[in-house]
Amino acid sequence: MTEHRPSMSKNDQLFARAQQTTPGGVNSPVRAFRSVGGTPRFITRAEGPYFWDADGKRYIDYIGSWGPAIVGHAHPKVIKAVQDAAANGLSFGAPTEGEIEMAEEICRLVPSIEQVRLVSSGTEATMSALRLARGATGRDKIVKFEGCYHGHADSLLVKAGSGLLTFGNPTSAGVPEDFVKHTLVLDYNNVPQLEDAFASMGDTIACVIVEPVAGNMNLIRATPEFLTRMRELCTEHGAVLIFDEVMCGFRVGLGGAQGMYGITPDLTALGKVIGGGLPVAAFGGRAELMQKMAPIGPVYQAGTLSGNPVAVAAGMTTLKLIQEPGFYEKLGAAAERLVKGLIEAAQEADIPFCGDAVGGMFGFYFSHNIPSTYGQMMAGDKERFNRFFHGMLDEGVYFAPAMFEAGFVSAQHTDAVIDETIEAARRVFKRIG
Ligand code: KE4
Repeated sequence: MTEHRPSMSKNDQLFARAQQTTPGGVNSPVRAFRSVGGTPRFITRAEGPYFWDADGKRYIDYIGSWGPAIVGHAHPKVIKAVQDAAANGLSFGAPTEGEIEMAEEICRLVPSIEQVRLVSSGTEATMSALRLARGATGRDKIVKFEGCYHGHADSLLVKAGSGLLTFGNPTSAGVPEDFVKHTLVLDYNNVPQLEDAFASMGDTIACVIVEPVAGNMNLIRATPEFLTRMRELCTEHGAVLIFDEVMCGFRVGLGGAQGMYGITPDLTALGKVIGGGLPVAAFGGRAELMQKMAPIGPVYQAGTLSGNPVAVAAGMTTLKLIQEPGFYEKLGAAAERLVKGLIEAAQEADIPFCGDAVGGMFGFYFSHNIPSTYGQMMAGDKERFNRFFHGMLDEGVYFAPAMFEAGFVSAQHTDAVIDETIEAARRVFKRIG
């Protein structure tokens, strides 16, 4: 009797094949579904709020490439800008006018940025900002916060040390202790701990780097007190304040989190939205800091594809589209509608569930209260999250495949799309109980 083996789906086949040549079958770990289990969906095309997998199944997409697809996938104006730019050649390794236009637009939209350097990833943006802060201050110590992710530069792959004010331990193999011995990891939203750190070592701290709206421990807002005190302490002790707005920049509002909170960092890292789906990121801030960058200053940083003309065309077109009247009101209303509907559906099924939305990003938590720290977020019901994730995937709704990720809506997530999502959630909440 031959065992009946359900035929492998195309996604299964592709996943098995991918793992032969690429670790985990993916080019970025979160895509591998290891936190939620199951087979990653291999996407063939995307349009508006949707994308389709290799088996032809359509999903309402709430990843949006982790933020870049804010105007919706394959927006005609973005695609045309890319096609037109590509027709003139893909990369020159020489300056172009488009890079000036992008730099001028970023400086105009983000007043704290007087000068900016374009790079190709958020990791490069934060890594370079850290190097600049250290080069400008001549200090080595940096402060980050548990649950914030700033890309995979060695000195940022750090978890909190054993004691509250002890230096970090690497979160990744291959990162020597020496590379993280200057990295202090504190608790997000913990003002007294930040004050203690500055009281004991403030004149040796080169910078503090923070996600002012955190999106890598699900969605967690910084309290205004936390950011205000952080700004005061950095000013008082001559430390550089770096806002990592790779995710929340142009996502929570046109002015980013710094515009929302009314706090001016010394340096800002940007990414995602400013590339519109192609590799553009940036770091920038006070001119007297940026003037220390090579080739005019002593802090080195470089990149073959930095300011790539095709990527800049996608980014510039996206930056123009998000400035259309009412863009953020509509985007915020969509995220709010989604979170409100999910909460109501969970309540009907008597499931502990809450949610939050800031501009076009949202989070939901299988717990009674919205978390304000990494530990509170991790205390959520992971098993229930995973059952919900797969239930929604079966219903054709693609949320982030991990409890510690945030979600994103686009300008194309209309009321009808949101309401379809909520109806699906109503069915799934009943099923998972
Ligand atoms: P990239 O190097 O992935 O372009 O950016 C790193 C980065 C820096 N800062 C913040 C606040 C970020 O959110 C990121 C990257 N975000 C993740 C989402 N959790 C990207 C998804 C992935 O790693 O595949």
